[in-house]
Amino acid sequence: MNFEDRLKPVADEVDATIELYFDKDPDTLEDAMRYAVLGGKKLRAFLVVESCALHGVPYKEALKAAAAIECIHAYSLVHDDLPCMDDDDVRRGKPTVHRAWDEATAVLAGDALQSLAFVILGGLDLPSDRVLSAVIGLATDAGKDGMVLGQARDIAAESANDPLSLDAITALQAQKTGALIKWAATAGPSLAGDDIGPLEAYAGALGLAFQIADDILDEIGDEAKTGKRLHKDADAGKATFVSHFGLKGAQAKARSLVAQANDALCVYGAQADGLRAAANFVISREH
Ligand code: GRG
Repeated sequence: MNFEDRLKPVADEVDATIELYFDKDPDTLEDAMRYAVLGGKKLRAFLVVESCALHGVPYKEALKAAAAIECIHAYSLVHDDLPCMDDDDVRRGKPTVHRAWDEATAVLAGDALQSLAFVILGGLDLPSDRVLSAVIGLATDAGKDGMVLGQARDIAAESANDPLSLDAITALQAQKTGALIKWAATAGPSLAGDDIGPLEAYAGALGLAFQIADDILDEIGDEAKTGKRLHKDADAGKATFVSHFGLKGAQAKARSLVAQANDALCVYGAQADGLRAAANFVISREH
């Protein structure tokens, strides 16, 4: 089965789970939140669902954890698209939230999506110590030591005199993109109180491969397929994995990271085939 056919039912169920937290008669804020969070590939949600299945976390609770990470991810995209950050007009093939509404609505929709993530995650019907550590873990990975820190460093790099070294880009991306991917892929063992080691290793390699693939798409992707503006990095003269390795080198590096990610899954045998398919998809995707 093609991976996107495998992703779609999970994406639909996660969207249906998120819908449960909205009023039947939504106002402008809720409209903007729903617009931002529903749709998209839901790759992070898929990682949560698969990792929960590997560790016996009930599917209904896995869907809620998946909904929570997608709310955080959607908030980050809404804020990243704002004029004070990446200033984008199109996301997922549609006008960005501040274009469809206005900047204040986009800021507030992002804020409220972030809060909603913790409402959903805090309500998991699992032992309370595990729920608490999942909440603290997500807040940490999304915040000042994770995604937000990576974003702050990325913005600072734009006005720095020297381009970032490869090590600095790798560290920055591990925070900006990698931290949420790590939380998603380790959600299962974390919620089950099991060892997160193998999935943490998988996620480390996968997160980096994901970012390299994103840099490659920025260079050679098709705007109609990605549904967002491309060539931003090259236009801004930004140091990326492609500028460091060259296009072919970046493609080879991404392939080797996916092999490394998949090797980390050997303890799970064939049960982890969904996660292997996700890793292969990350470097072959066109959007
Ligand atoms: C604004 C606090 C704050 C953080 C923003 C992740 C991020 C940090 C910004 C997004 C910038 C960006 C495009 C990074 C590349 C990696 C990435 C997150 C791509 C989008 O994720 P996909 O491809 O998107 O999973 P969909 O639309 O499928 O959900």
